[in-house]
Amino acid sequence: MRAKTNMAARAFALLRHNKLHYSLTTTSRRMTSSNVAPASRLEGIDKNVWIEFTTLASQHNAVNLGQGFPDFSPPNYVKEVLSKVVVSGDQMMNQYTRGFGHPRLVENISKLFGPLLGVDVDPYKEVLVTVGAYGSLFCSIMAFVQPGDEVIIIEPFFDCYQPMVKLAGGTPRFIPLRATSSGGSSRDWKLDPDELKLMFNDKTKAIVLNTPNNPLGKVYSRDELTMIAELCIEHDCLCISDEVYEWLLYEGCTHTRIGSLPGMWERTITIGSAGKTFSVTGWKIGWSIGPSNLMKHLHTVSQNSIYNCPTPIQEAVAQGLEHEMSRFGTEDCYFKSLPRELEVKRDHLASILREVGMEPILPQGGYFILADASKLKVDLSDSAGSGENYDYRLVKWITRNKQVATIPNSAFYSDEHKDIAEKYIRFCFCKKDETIDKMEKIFKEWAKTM
Ligand code: IK2
Repeated sequence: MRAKTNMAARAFALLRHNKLHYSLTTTSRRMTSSNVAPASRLEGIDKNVWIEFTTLASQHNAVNLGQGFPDFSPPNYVKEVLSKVVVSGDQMMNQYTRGFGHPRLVENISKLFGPLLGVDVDPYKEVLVTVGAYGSLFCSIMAFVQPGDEVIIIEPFFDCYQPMVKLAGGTPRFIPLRATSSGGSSRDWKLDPDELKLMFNDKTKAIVLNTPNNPLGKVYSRDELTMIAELCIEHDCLCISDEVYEWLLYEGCTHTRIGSLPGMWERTITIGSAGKTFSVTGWKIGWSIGPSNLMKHLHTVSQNSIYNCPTPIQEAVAQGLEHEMSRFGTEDCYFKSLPRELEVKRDHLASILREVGMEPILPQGGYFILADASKLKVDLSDSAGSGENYDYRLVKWITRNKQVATIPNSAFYSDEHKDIAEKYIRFCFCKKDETIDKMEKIFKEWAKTM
């Protein structure tokens, strides 16, 4: 008994000593600071709109119409599949799977997208599964862009395109969509063909396309895509086509995959996201599809960076795709039922925005609405000297004072074109009715005081 007490005392003393030692080392670590310089490629890309505005939203416990994630449940079967996979008797479901994509998933991606792209997609050579669509964008850009290369980015653009091109050493060249007629629908926003032609030169390595577009909701027509395709072919350049909102289409719009146009399969990487497809953004599974001679370079980036993605989540996404393929084209298919529900939310949110003095641009696709908020009567004199654009200051003001979180549109524009952007703010409508109702109540009360 006595020996046991001594042992315990010695162990406790040792623990205390180690704890003391640990706290001394951490203290001394804090007392010195190193001058290790970051790589120069990080210069100018340290700020991130999601980090800044998600933090602000949570600090103010705001009704969140900011970041693009559904606050409603994904289909029950999708959640059940994942939980079953993890506890299934197949021990390999909890271990590493094939590096470039779990076999059942790449096979289903090839089965679904092959016919949509009009080619036989080799699941093992022409598909890469990544950590979200972000991972696919990263692998595509890193695989092809190098110093001296230019990449055409159409504005508004999903914010990570620009820093990724810079990280790769390339130069982004921006061209904005411009409002024709009233600009009240995303279909009124168009590329000027002559302006686009002038963007291409012998340094152009790639163009990044996003249809349906975030944040504008523009769904490019076949004619618009044909015009872009012809320039890609003429200048022998790559098209990185971000199609994460491919199923979210309104007003009977159809989604054309640029990779399915004549001469484009050979030069297009088509990118999708399970997060957006099944309303499970936290699962972070995405994919790229393209011809094997291009995809092998994405494989190289992937095998030397992330190597592989979580097995159970890939298995669940694979089963989800199987299920939706078995009812593809029917009204029950989630690819049809989700946009049907979202279109009602879109229209509801647009009418609220009009009632409180904003002018929405009605999106044809995706799950965001841009609204012209320049006529709101808000005293922003406090932030006048901040050097920030109007939309940044307005969004911060609304989050702090009205507890509703949104996203400033100029985050999706280059410095040279922020003036086109700053009168708009972005609202996300893939939210429960209850969330949109809360926002409605706050904005209507506020409107009475303006
Ligand atoms: N591409 C686009 C166009 C996206 O919108 C996203 C996700 N964006 O969502 C956040 C927001 O805009 O509020 C991605 C790629 C990345 O998709 P994933 O989540 O699959 O990495």
